Amino acid sequence: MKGWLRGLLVLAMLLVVTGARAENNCLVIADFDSGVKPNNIGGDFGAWDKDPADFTQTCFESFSSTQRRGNSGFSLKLDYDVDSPNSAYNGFWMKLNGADFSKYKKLVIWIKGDSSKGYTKVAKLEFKNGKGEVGKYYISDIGDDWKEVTIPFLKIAGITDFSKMEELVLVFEDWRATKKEGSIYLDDINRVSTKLNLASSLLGGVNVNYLDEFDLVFIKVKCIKYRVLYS
Ligand SMILES: [Ca+2]
Ligand SMILES: [Ca+2]
Repeated sequence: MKGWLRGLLVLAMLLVVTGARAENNCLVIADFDSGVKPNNIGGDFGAWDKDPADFTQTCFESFSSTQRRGNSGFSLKLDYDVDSPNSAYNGFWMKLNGADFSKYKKLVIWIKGDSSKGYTKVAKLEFKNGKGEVGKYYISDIGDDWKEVTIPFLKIAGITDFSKMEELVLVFEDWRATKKEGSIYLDDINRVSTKLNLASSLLGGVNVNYLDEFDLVFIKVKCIKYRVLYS
């Protein structure tokens, strides 16, 4: 058998045997579809204010059946107001009950503004873990339509350990909000890993849970090497 043909066969066998394909492994944290608390992993949630005694700054949560993702259930609606003579910030908190994020690569949140009431295009997300660490991530370009916000855990500055996550907090800040009073909807908060069905031995013992699209390129390069080796 010619060398290049044998190389191609080896490559084909590797792909067949290992079933090299990526699939999204997704775990739902909150879809709000029950219309009641808690979230899908048993965590409580609600709106919060920096100063509950200051009635010029408020945030209220409710469930919306008209603005939601999908054909049934609810989204979460936040009516916020950080227009105050005092320093103002408020938002939404959600308990994660010590959930292990370490085997996942990113968090996905769907978010949109209320076109009739108006809304800020920018909001801050905070992540808190069991060690007391706080990570921050800014969501920008919020619009009239549902937007999928994908937050790779690698980009959350401040968190070194994702194995025990305690809380997720959305913050409307008066100094950063592009509109100080308005309404925002949230839906389908998920943990996502791009998981590959590959024999980890092929990759020298790499934990396949941590692979993503970039790793696929690496695998292709590795397969091409096999082909070169056998041709
Ligand atoms: Ca929903
Ligand atoms: Ca106000």
